[in-house]
Amino acid sequence: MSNTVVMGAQWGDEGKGKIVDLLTREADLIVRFQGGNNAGHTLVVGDTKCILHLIPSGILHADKICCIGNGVVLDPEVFCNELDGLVKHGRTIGPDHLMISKKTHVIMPYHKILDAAREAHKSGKDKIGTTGRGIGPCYEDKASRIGIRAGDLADMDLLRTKIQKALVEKNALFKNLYGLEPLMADEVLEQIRPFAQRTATYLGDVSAAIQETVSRGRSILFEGAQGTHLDIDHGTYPFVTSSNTVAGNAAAGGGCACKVLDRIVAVVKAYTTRVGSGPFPVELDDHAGTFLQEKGGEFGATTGRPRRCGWLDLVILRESVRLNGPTDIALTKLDVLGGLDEIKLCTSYRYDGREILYPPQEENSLARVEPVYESMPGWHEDISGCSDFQSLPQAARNYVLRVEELLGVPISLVSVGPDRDQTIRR
Ligand code: 2SA
Ligand code: GDP
Ligand code: MG
Repeated sequence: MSNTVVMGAQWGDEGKGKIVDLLTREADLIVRFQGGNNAGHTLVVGDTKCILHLIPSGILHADKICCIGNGVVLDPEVFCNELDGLVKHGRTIGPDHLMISKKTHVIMPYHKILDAAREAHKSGKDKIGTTGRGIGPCYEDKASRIGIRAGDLADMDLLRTKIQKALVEKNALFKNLYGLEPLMADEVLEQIRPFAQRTATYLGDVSAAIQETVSRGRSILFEGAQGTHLDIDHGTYPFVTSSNTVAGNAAAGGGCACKVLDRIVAVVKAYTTRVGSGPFPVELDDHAGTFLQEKGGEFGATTGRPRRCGWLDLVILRESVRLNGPTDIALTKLDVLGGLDEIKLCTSYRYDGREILYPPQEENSLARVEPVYESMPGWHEDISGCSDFQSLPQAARNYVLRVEELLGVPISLVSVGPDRDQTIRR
């Protein structure tokens, strides 16, 4: 028995969905612990591609139970649509296979309006580039103690009262700051009622489910979303998401003790991408950047926005190791690097005349660092069919070994394609 956290070590889209789907085979319970439908986790099984935004990536396994923990923010309409979408993947999901914590906060229509209005009113360089899904405003209401929780969806009278309270401030903002029409509580209630009622049938006690799974000696997989450098505290603030994405939040956001977490798998993409605004020291605007974007298919799995691309940044990864304490690394998309004569690794930054190994901590200081690169020879072979480490070209093996050496963490999985089976275990 081992309980595993899978988290992103960069700016999201490292391939967590694939790794969660893969490791789910060894787990009984899968728990999402933060974020919401800003996430886009892609799973590929044979000819079928499935993108999940809210429901845990373990859901394609019929014999597993999936949970949405208290640390998540849930949009009931998106939840219902995602359930319906799973039917075409042969999965009809009932409450015996999927449970939502009663403490999970609910994304309301006014959160989405506020998210969009704020972004629209920011000038170019100040825009965060959010996914527009209402994530930030929902977490704000949670912290302001006026949030609506999934447990409230079972009681329409309570829901109406809480919507009325929340709208007092929201309507003032809409009217006075953004020139928008105020919302009526009853209209909001009617808009979400069908989704709320259906969502309420999935409510449960996720903490108890975790505890019971542990006491029966079974395994749990905690599924992270976004990435360490989008963490609300540790990321490139203010260009971050609104939750803690680091592994430690699996306990608080899932609803269990820290000692439950045995193994931490950091998912690292073999190069770096970022979607949305914010500093990105290794960003490439040359043919290598275009090559990575095109070969890697680097477009947002939720919004379709092109992802910015760059070489692997070991400086931000060192900080990810410090913050998450991974037991091992899953290195993904190594196949995408094939076809380049030269591959670069950013091993340190130059900052204020000094060479540094960890990112400076002042706000926006990442915008002022200069990456220092080491160069390695590339390879031209197609490695997407390789199933063991020794069958990789020497240059690809050297790249993996160098990353392992620089980070001091074993790379236990090397992913060479989107399919479950395109994975090398070491
Ligand atoms: P938000 O919507 O408030 O969480 O946005 C705040 C910042 O967090 C970034 N963010 C993401 N970055 C990478 N991937 C994410 N998921 C989707 C994907 C993104 C997409 O899987 O591709 O489709 O665009 C994700 N979610 C949030 C966001 O870009 C902002 O910088
Ligand atoms: P997540 O948000 O971390 O789950 O990642 P996304 O699903 O947003 O983006 C990762 C993309 O890369 C998806 O389209 C995956 O199917 C794909 N992918 C995952 N691993 C590999 C890999 O090893 N090679 C290639 N070529 N694609 C991969
Ligand atoms: Mg994604």
